Amino acid sequence: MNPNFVIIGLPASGKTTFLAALWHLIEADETDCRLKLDRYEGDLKYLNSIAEAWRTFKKVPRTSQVGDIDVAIHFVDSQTGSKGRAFFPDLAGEAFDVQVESRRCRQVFRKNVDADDGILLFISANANQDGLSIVELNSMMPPEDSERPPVAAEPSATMPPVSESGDERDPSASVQAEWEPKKVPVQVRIVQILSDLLRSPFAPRKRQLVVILSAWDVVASTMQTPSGWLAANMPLVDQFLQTNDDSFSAQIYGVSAQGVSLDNSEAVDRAAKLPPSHRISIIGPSRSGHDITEPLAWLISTK
Ligand SMILES: Nc1nc2c(ncn2[C@@H]2O[C@H](COP(=O)(O)OP(=O)(O)O)[C@@H](O)[C@H]2O)c(=O)[nH]1
Ligand SMILES: [Mg+2]
Repeated sequence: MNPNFVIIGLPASGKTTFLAALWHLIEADETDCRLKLDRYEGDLKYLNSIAEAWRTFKKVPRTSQVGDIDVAIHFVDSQTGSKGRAFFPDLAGEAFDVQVESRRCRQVFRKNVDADDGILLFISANANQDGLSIVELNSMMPPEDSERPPVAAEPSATMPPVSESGDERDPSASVQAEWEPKKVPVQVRIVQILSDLLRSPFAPRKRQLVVILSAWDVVASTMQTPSGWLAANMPLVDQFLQTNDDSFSAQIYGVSAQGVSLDNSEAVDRAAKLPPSHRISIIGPSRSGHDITEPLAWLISTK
């Protein structure tokens, strides 16, 4: 049977934009592209509509607006003749939030993951970093003494604490908002999704994993390598992958599927002068270019 790849990633991690650019790339034949389209399963109208939005610098539609859509693209490797299938489940991505928060996933996702021969995990390089290190957090905390209310001989339950200036504090300010699963930081969510794959209901085994750092144009000027960016900005994910190298064999790519930020009109005007495929860029472990079928070709080649 041909290898089967599953695409995963939190909402807004760049999955639909990648699919739109990929669909344009394999249809347009404007640039060298290692994988060719064999056939597809799913809604052609939807694929064409996201590719059209992508070509005209419009935001691809949020899947929550159009309902759950599963798409599968079958590829053939132009160099080796090998074939593979990439399954994009529930492009809304909310499914992955539900998996983290409610500990549930869809049957079709479980079935595809059990049959998978590789995973593409999307992480946006353009997200606000939600993780502070202990050192950074400590430097933002007030000195310990100013935290404590003045010591009273007989503490009174009815008296609000009084600050050093003598002002009464708002008693509600000291009430911490209750923790809930949706407050889990992005890094922790990603590690949760990956570590879920190591246990039931998923069959544990070694998996090939491609990490796509999307919106790479936003961080490209820092000259970091994709793996360097991951280690610096998502150390928990990076350490998880290093520690679990007997469960995941990972390759990390920086991908700009859109090429530019859509709200930067100058950059959009400049990009509009290029053939659409030339807006796409990918930086891989060994080379860079426009061909975003490369990571899928790597997955096929490891089979
Ligand atoms: N600058 C930039 N933004 C991108 C790129 N790819 C996606 N985005 C933006 O990231 C956001 C989420 O993308 P989307 O593909 O809808 O993510 P999904 O929810 O995982 O399908 C959107 O606002 C996109 O415009 C890129 O290559 N560069
Ligand atoms: Mg989407």
